Amino acid sequence: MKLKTLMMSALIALSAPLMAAEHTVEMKNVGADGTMVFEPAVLKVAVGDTVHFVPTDAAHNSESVPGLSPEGAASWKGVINQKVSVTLDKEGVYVYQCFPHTVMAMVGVLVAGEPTNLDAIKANVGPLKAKFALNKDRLDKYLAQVK
Ligand SMILES: [Cu+2]
Repeated sequence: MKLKTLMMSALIALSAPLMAAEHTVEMKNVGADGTMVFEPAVLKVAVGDTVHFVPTDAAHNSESVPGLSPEGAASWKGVINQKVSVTLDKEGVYVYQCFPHTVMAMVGVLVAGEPTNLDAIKANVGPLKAKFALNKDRLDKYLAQVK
């Protein structure tokens, strides 16, 4: 039984890169969380998965926020009104923003695998939150959903 479990684990580990999934996050003027939102705003994926940010409405982009990604993770900066795709190779929590709407707290959270860096993220969100004029508690609500 134990050996079989081990072998299954090994098989799953070996096949994981082949099963990398793809996810879509919409960039919207209005969504369940209010105006100027990413949807879903909090998304849990597996390490190695790809997330596509699609411009459902106009005038949005998605870009990583310096200091709010796992150690060694690549940054990204989407062009306004264009789809941008990001493959999450490092485990942990990523906070990203829509640059034109940072002031409205148009931000989102990705979790690849386990949220191993959640404490560091929470300790470093101050400068980003200081830019919010509206929806000031939005990012805290999102981070509270991360388990
Ligand atoms: Cu936006």
